[in-house]
Amino acid sequence: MKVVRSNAHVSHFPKGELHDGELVRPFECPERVDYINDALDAAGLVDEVQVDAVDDAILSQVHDPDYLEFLRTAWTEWSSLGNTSDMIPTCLPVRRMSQRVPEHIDGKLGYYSFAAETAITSGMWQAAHGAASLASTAQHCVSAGATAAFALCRPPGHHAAADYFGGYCFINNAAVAAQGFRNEGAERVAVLDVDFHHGNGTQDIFYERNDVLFASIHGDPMSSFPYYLGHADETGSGVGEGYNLNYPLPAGTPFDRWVEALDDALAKIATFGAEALVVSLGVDTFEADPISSFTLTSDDFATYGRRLGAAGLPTVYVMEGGYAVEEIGTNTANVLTGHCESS
Ligand code: SP5
Ligand code: ZN
Repeated sequence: MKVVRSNAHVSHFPKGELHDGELVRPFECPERVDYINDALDAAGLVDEVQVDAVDDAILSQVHDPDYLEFLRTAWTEWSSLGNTSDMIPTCLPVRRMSQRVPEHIDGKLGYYSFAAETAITSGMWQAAHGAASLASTAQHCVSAGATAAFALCRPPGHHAAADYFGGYCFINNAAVAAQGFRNEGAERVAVLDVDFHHGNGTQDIFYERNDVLFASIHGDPMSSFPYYLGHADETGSGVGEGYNLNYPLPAGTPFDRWVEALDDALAKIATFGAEALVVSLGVDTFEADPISSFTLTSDDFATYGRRLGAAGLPTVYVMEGGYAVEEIGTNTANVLTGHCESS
C-alpha cells in the first residue's frame, strides 16, 4: 500500500495534558508514530511515497480563514507577551456569551478551542500543516490511480471543526483528503470514521453538504468525549439532511456489535454512490486503550480491514487516535493488511 509519512510531527509535543484533574504526559505522543512505522515496515506493507506540501487553498475550503490565521500566528502572538510555556485555554465562550473574537490572545485561545486537554505548542502549526500534507499527498496518489493509500498523520484531525480545535486536533486531515477528492473530480465522497471518539470536526465541516457523506461509529456522547456532538439524531441539515450518519455505541461494546454498525455504514456508503472513501482510522477502539471503552482485539482490526477492502472503493486511510502505544502499530498494520488481502 502507498504509505505517506514524515518527521514533521516531532515539533509538536505538549508538556502536559489535563486528565482527571492532573497535568499528565499527553496520550497523543510522538512515539505513537514510531510504533506504527515499525509495524508497517515489519509487515512489509510500505510502498513509500514522496510528500508534497498541501495546497493552502484546500485548507481554506474546509476551515475558516480566520481560524487558520489564528493557528498560524498563535504561538508568535503568545510568545511576544513573554510566555514560554504551552498555550492552554482557560476561558471558553459558552451559552448566551458573545461570539465576538477577542483581541487578547488569551481570549482568542478560548474562542477557537472546545476542549482544554489540547495545548498549542511552538511547533504545532508546522506539525499540523505537515500532517495535512500527508493526507493531501495520499489523496493525490489515489486520485492518480492507486487503489489505497495510508497517511500517517500526527497530530490527528477529526475533532478539528471549521473554526475550532481540540481533542488533540488542529487541521482536519480527513476533510482535506475528502475535499481534495472533490476538487479532482469525484462527485460523491464518503468519510467513514472508525476512531473510538465521534468525529465532531468532520461532521461540522460537511454537515450542510450532500456531496460528502459522513458516517461515524463511536462511544455514545452521553458518556464519552467529545460529549456535545455525535448523537444518532444528528443527520445533517439543509441539502445535507440525510448525509450524516452517527452510530453511538455504549461503553464495553464488543466487536460483533461494532461490526454491525460498520456493515450498515458500508451499505449506506454504497447506496450513496461514493466514488472515493476516506477512512478516519483511529485504533483507540482497542480493548486496552487507556482513554476509551470498546473491546476490539488485535485480530478484529484485521477482520474489519478486510471488510473495508471488500467495499472496493479507492480509499485513503488517515491516522487518527490510538493510545495503547505498544499495540497501535500492530492494530493499524492489521487494518491495512486486511484491506490489501481483500481489495
Ligand atoms: C483523536 C482522538 O482520539 N482524540 C481524543 C481526545 C480525547 N481527549 C479527552 C479524553 C478524555 C478521556 N477521559 C477519560 C476519563 C477516565 N477517567
Ligand atoms: Zn479517538
